[in-house]
Amino acid sequence: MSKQKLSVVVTRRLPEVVESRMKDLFDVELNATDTRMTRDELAAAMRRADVLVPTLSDQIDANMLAQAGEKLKLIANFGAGVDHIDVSSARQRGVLVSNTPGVSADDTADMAMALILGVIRRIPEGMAVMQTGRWQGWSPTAFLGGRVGGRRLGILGMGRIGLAVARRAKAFGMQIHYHNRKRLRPEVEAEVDATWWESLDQMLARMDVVSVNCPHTPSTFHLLNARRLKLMKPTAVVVNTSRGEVIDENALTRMLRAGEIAGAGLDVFEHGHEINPRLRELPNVVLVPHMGSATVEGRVEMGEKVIINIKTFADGHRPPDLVVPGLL
Ligand code: 8YV
Repeated sequence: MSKQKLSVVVTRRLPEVVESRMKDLFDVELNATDTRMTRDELAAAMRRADVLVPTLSDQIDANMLAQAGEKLKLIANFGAGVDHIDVSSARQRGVLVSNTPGVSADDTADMAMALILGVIRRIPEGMAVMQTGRWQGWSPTAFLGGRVGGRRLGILGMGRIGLAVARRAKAFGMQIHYHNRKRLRPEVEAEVDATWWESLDQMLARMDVVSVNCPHTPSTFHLLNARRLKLMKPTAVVVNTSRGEVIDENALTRMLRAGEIAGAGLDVFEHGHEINPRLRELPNVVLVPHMGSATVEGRVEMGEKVIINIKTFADGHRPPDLVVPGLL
């Protein structure tokens, strides 16, 4: 397949520099409005594209793949997480899927730290007082948060992002613990002074802060369910920069309201942008709209990775970031 002839459909606006590079390389169709495509629009796009560049806002399930045309050969996802794509169905239809691992690890880890600090040091409460002009001046007893240094941080999912969180948290004086199917190599474990817990339940019961950094897969859906959330100390804080579905959001909300968990920092939500309204009313939460990877640099690097995947495929090779079904 010659690269000039490859028709690439991009479902959302991307940074200008990425779009213009794509235009130089491929026969590219951009979404001028940056609105999320409807299912019909997405299905139509999948019929006319050789390569589709979706984002996490496009649900590419088996049904959607069944509507794709014979042309579609590659889904080059703009993003690392592919839980919105049925990778096995794609593979069965001969459609490859690639993603953009790694480029957002540091940015997402920065956001995890921002959420940890924001919750424990009560930054949103302080901001609200300033923005509403209610600050009466300094007091030795006002806005007392906790000291971050010395707290036990339990990282759930020790991939690239989890490790980037560990490195940062260690620099803040936190004690690093983690639960992961695979244990880190001894030298990496030593670098961040990390303690591995085979049992997630046992780790949860002993942590002051839990950071969710595992992908959303059928086996991690509601991994933090009501039973496991109840194992956590009432003084503990949970932050999530991974996928909302890993936590039972209703159970978490109930427990935050009841004071059974001290606070939460959430960048992602179980039902996308439809957030449990009760979460918004709580003073002990920091909520941000999926901003973990939202840096100018990160988005451009994400786009560059997408381009490399498409270009490698167009040149007749296996895309470097091919997602293999069942490996996540
Ligand atoms: C991206 C993300 O913004 O890379 C991921 O998996 O969750 C992000 O933060 C998003 O995926 C873009 O599609």
